[in-house]
Amino acid sequence: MDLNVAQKLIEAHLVHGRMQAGEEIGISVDQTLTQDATGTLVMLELEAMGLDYARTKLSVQYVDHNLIQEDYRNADDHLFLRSAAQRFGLWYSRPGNGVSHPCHQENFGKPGCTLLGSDSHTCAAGAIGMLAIGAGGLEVAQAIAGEPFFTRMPEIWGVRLTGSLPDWVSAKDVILEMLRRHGVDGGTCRIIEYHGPGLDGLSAMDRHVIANMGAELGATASVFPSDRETRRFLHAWQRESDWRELLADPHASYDIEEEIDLASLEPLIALPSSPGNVRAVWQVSGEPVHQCYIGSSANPGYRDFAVAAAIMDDKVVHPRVSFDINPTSRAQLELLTREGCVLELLRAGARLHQAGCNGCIGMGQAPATDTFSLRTVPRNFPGRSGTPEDKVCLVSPETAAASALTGQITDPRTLEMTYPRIADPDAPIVNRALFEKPLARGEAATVALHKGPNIASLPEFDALPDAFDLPVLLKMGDNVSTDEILPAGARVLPFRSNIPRIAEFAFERIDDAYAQRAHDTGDHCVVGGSNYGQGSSREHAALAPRFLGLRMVIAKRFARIHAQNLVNFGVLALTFADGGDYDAIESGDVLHVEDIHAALSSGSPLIVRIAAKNRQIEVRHAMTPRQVDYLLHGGALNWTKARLHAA
Ligand code: MIC
Repeated sequence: MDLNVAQKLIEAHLVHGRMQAGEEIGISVDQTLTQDATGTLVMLELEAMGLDYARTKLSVQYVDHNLIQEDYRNADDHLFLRSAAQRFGLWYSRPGNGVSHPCHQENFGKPGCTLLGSDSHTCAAGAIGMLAIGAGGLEVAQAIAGEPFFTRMPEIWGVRLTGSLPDWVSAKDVILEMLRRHGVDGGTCRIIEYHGPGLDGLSAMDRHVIANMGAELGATASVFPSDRETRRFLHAWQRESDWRELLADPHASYDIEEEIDLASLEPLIALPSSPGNVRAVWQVSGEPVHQCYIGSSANPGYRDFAVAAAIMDDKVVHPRVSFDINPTSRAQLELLTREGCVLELLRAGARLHQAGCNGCIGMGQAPATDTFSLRTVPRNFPGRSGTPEDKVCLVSPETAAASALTGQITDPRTLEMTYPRIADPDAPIVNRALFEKPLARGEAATVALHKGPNIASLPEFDALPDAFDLPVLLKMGDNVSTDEILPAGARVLPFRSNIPRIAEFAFERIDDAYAQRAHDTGDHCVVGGSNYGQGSSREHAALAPRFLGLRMVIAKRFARIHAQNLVNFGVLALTFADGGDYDAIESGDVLHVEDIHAALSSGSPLIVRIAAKNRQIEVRHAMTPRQVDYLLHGGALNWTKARLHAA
C-alpha cells in the first residue's frame, strides 16, 4: 500500500496498536527535547523515577525561556539543569545559545526520526521530515527512560501546496492562512502533512515557520517530506550524513485533502487575542502601532531578520515604535553580524536582545497598555506578553518591519521599494561551542544534582477516590489557554520548579481569587468550554491546580496536550455527553459523582448529580485503558513508580 510521509514515520516507530485513526498507538522515541521552563520538572521527574541514564538515541536540555536573572531563581535553575543533564546523560545547551526549536533543527534533527519535546512547538522539527510531537513533561521523562509515547492515531491531513509566494508574502502568511481557514482547533487529532510542487520555493526554515505553528491549530504534528532542500539545509549545517530521503509514495492518499495556491496569498495578521483571529493586513491598516518585534521560534531563520534589515534600508523606525529584535540563536546572531544585518537594524533604531524566547512568553518587552504590538511570535493569548490589556498581533517579518517604519499597521506591499528577496547564505556560521556533550555513563553516575533553595521536590498525590462531592470553583468559556490557567512571564516563570509557590498564580488571569478559594475549599472541580487548555504544553497548568485540590474538569472539548497532562497528574478530565448541559452548571454548584472506578474501567458514562437543583448530567471520558490506569493510581508518576517497584 502506498503511504504518505506521516504514515511512514509512524509505521517505522510503531510498537503498539494499529494505524487506524482514533485507536491508541505507541511509538518509540528516538530523540527528546526539553527546555528550561518545562525541563526542571522533567528532571525532577527523572529523579523521582530513579532513572540511571537516558535510554533515547539523543536527548537535549535547552535553556531558552527563563533568561532574565532578576534574582537567584532562574540562575539556580540553570545550574540544576546543567547538573541534571550531566547526571542523566543529556546534551546541555547553555543560556544564550538560542531557542530550542531552530537550534534542534540545525544541530540535531534527523529526517526519519521521532522527537518528543516538552514544548508545544516541538512540531517545528517536522520541517525536516521528523515526526516531532509536543507533550507534557512526564511523557518526555518517560521517553527519556525508554518508554514509548502513546497517543490516539491521528487523521492525516494532506495540504497540497501549489504555485509560489508573491513578493511581500512569506511562510508566516501560509500558516496564518491555515489558521484563517480552520481556527485554533482545526488540527485537533490530526497530523498536517504538506506536499506538492509549492514546496520547491520553501526553504527548510520557511517550512519550520509553518510546522511550528501547527501547535496553534491544535495539531498533533506537522510533517514535511525530506527532500533536496532538506539535504541542502543539512549540508549547510555540516550534517549531510544525517540526511535521508523521505517522500510520500506516488499514490499515497490522505484522510483529509486540501490545497493552497501560494500565489493567491496576501499578507495576513492575527488580531488580538487569538492566533485564529486572522484578517488581511489591508483590512486593518492605518491603526497606530507602538511595538514591532522580530524573532521567536515561529520566525527564527536568517531570512526573517535579514528581510527586516533590508526593508530598513538606511531609514529610521517611526518615533512611536519600539523595534525589538530577538535573535533566535547565537549562530544566527553571528551570521547576521557577518552579513551586516545587525548594523542595518541597529542604525534603524532596533533594540537588540539576547538570543532566546524573551518577550514571546512575557520575559521582558511587555508592550504599553492597550497599544498594538505586531510580533512574529506564534501566539497572542490575552495577557501573555506581560501586559494585562495587551493588543498583540501575529504577522510576518515583512509586515512587522513595514509597520515599524510607518508607525501604523501597514501592508508591506504598499512600501515604495522592490521586494528584497533573501536567500540563505551558502555557509551559515556553525558554532557548537555552547553545546555540552553528555557525560559517559560511569562519570554521569557520580554527578550530584545541584538544587538551589527555589527547587522544591514534587508533591505526592493520592489515588483517585471512587466518589466525591466537588464544588465548582470556576466556570469558563471556550478556548481557554494554558497561559490563562497558569501564566508565564517574568513574574511567574521563576517559580516553575516550585509547585507550591507557582500554584498561587493558578487561573489568575481569569479569577485572581481562585487560588485562595481553592486553598480554603480543598477538593474541587472547574468547568470549561470547547478546546479547553489550548496552547502551551506546560504541565504546571495541570499540576498547580491539582496541588490546590483540583480533582475534576468537565469541558465541552479538551486540547490534546492539556487533557493528557490532567490525566498524568490524576485529574479526571470529562466531557459533556450533551454540550447543552454546559448551561446547567454554575460556579458554586456542588457536583456529586460516584462509582467512578467502575465507569472509567468499563468506558460507560458517569452521572453527575447537582442535588440542590435536583438535576443530573451525563458526562463521558475519552481515555484509553492506559490513561484510566494512570488516573486510578493518582497520576502517571505514581503509576511509573509502582511499575518500577514491581519490576
Ligand atoms: C509557549 O510558547 O507557550 C511555551 C512557553 O514555549 C510553552 C512551554 C512552556 O510553557 O514552558 C509551549 O509552547 O509549550
